[in-house]
Amino acid sequence: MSNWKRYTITAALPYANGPVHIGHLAGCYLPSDIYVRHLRANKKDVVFICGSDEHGVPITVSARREGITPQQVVDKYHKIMGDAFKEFGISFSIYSRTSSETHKQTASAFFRKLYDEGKFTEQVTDQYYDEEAKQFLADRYIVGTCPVCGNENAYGDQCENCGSSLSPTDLINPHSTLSGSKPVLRKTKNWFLPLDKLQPKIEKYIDSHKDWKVNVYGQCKSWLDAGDGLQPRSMTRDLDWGVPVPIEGATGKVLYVWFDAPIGYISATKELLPDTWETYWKDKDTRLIHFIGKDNIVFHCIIFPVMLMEHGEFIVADNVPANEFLNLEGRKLSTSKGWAVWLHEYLQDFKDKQDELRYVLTSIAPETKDSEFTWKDYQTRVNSELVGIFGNLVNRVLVLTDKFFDNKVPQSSGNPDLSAFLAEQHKKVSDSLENFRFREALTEVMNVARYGNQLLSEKEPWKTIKTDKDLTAAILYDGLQIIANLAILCEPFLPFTSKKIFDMIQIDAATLSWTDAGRTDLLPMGHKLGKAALLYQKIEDEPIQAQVEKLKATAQALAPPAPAEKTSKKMEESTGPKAEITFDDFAKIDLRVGTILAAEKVEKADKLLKLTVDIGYEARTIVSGIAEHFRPEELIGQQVSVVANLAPRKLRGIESKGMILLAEDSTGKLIFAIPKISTENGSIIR
Ligand code: B3M
Ligand code: ZN
Repeated sequence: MSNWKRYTITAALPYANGPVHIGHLAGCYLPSDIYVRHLRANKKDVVFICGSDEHGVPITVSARREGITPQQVVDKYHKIMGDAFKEFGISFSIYSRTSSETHKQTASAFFRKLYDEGKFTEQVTDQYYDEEAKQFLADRYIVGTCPVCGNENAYGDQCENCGSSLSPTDLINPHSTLSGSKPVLRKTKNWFLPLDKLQPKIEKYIDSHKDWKVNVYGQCKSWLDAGDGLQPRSMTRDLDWGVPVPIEGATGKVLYVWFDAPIGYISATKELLPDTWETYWKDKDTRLIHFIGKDNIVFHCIIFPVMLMEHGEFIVADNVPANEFLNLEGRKLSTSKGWAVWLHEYLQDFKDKQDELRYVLTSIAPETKDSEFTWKDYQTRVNSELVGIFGNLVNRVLVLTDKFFDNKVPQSSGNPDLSAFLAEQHKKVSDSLENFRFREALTEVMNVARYGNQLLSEKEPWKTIKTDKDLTAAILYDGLQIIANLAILCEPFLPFTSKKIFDMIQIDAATLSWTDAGRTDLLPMGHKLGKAALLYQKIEDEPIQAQVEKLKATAQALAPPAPAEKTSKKMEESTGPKAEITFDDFAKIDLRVGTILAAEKVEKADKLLKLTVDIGYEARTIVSGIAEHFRPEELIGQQVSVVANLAPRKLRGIESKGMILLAEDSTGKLIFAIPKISTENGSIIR
C-alpha cells in the first residue's frame, strides 16, 4: 500500500432536494465507503467527508414545487439522507451540510481571498429579469416554446420533450415561472474564473494524472481539447438562495453553487477537526481523493482543483475515481420521474438486509461503463451467491465444529496449500481495492468462500468423522481459518456480515487488522466458538414482485408519459379539432412554395438544420428541427411549403426567417406537406 501519511476522502455532496437512491450508492457512496473501510483496516489516518449540498437552483426549484421554503426542503432531505446513509453503514467521519455557519464563513473567506488577489474577472452580461418578481431568472425559471419541437413548456436550459439543450434566449415566447410575466433582458455584473487563461495550468495538472481511470482522464481531455478550449465561468449568480457574495456592490448575488459546494468538503473537515483540519487539506503528504459520479467530473477535475490552486494554500486531488451510471430495470434512474429505488424505503422494506444491497450494488457497480440493476438479478445474486456460497460455508463449518468438536477450534498440523491460497487472495483483494476495482475485489473475496465450500465437498468431514477424527479436525480447522479470513476481507464490502462472523467466532474485531488476513492461525486451537446463526435468508419471489410493482406504480403516478406514449398523445391532440379561426386570421398567413437549395447541420444542436430556401422572390435562411429525420444532402432540391411571413427569430445565433410545413404520421415519421405536383417557387398556397 502506497506510503501516504494520511488520507482525505470525499464523497460528492448530494443535493438536499430528494432522497438518496441506488444510483447514488453505486456511483459514489459505496465505493468510497469500501475504500475508506479498507484504509481504516490498514490503520491509516483517514477522514471521510460528506454532507448535503443545500444551495443552488435544484433546491429552490424543489421548494416551489413542494410549496415550502428552501430551508424546509433542505432540512427535510438532509435528515432523510443522513439517517439512511448511517443505517446503511456508510461510515462518514462527518455528514455535514452547506447551510452551516462554518461553511458560510469558509466559502466567503475563500471567495474573498481570490477576489482580493485579483483572480476573478468582472463581466457584465445580459440576463433575463422578472420585473414583477423583481429578480433575475435562472435558466430553470424561464419557460417558453421549444424552437425545435414546439413544446410549450421547455426550460431555459433544456427542452424535456425533445432533449435539445437550449439557452434562455432560444425560447419562443419566454415567460417567468415566478410571476408568469414576460422577462426582459437586463445587464448584470458577475465574477468569472478565467478558465481560458488558466488552461495551461489545468492541462499540466491533468497530464500529470494519466493514471486516472480512462473514463475520467478522457472526459477531462475532451473538455480541454474542445473547439475553443475552456471558457471563463461565472462564480457568482443572481439568486437569493446561497452564500452571499462577500463584496461591496454584490447585493442580491450568491456564490455559484459549484463554487461553494466543493468548499463544503473543507468546511466539514473544519467542523470535524477544528484544531487539526489543516493537515488534511494543506499537507503535501495527505492524499486527497474525490469519489463522484460521472456527471461531476468537470467540477472535481477542473474547476475545484483550479480554485484550490488559485487560492494557493491547498493540496489538490490525487485521484478522482468517478463511476458511470446505474440504470434500473431497463431505464435511466430518475428522481423526478419516480424511477428509482430509494435507500430509506429499501431499508424499511428489507429490514436488516443492508449487506444484501451492498453486495449486489458492488457486484454490478458501473465502474467502467453504465450498468443495470434489476430486482430479479438482486434476488438471484443474494440467493445463489450470498445464501448459497458465503452463508452456506460459514454455517456448515460452525455447525460441524459444534457437532464434532464441542464448538472448540480443533487441532491441526497446518496446511501449506491453504496458507499460499489465502496469502494470494489477500494480495489480490488488496491490489484491486487500491486500484479502485471494487467489483474485482469483491469477486476475489467470494473466491475465498468458494474455495472453502470446495474444500468441504471434496473432503467430506461429515463422512471422515466416522473413520478419522484427526483428519476431520484438520479439515474443520482450515474451514474455521477461512471464515476468520473472510470476516476480515469482507468487512469493507459487507460490514454487517463481518461483525456477525466475528461474534460467531468470538473474536474481537479490533484485535485484527487487514494485514492479518492470509494467516492460518487466526483462531487458536482450543478457542471456544460462539453460537452459529444464519447470515442470510433466501429472498422469495413475492417481495421481489412487490418491488417491481411498486416501482411501476410510483413511476406512473409521478412521471410524464414515456416518450412513445407522448408521441401518440401529441398525435391525438394535434389530430383533434382546433379552435375555429376567421377567414381573416387565415388570410394573414403567407404560405409559399419553395425549394431547398442548401442544407447543413447546426453546430452543437443535434436536431437543427440550417436551410437555404428559394421562395421565388428571394432565397432565405430557415432553421428547422428536422436533423434527426433527414440527412442534409437528401434535402437539396426538395420542394416545401413555407410560412413566409412568420416573424424572424434567432436559433443558435442564426436568424431563421419562416417555417417549413411537415406532417407527422403515427410512427413519428416526418413528411413534407407540399402540393402534389411540383409548382413554381413562390406560388401562393391558399
Ligand atoms: N450536489 C451534484 C450532484 O448531486 C452536486 C455534487 C456536489 S459535490 C461538491 O450530482
Ligand atoms: Zn423541444
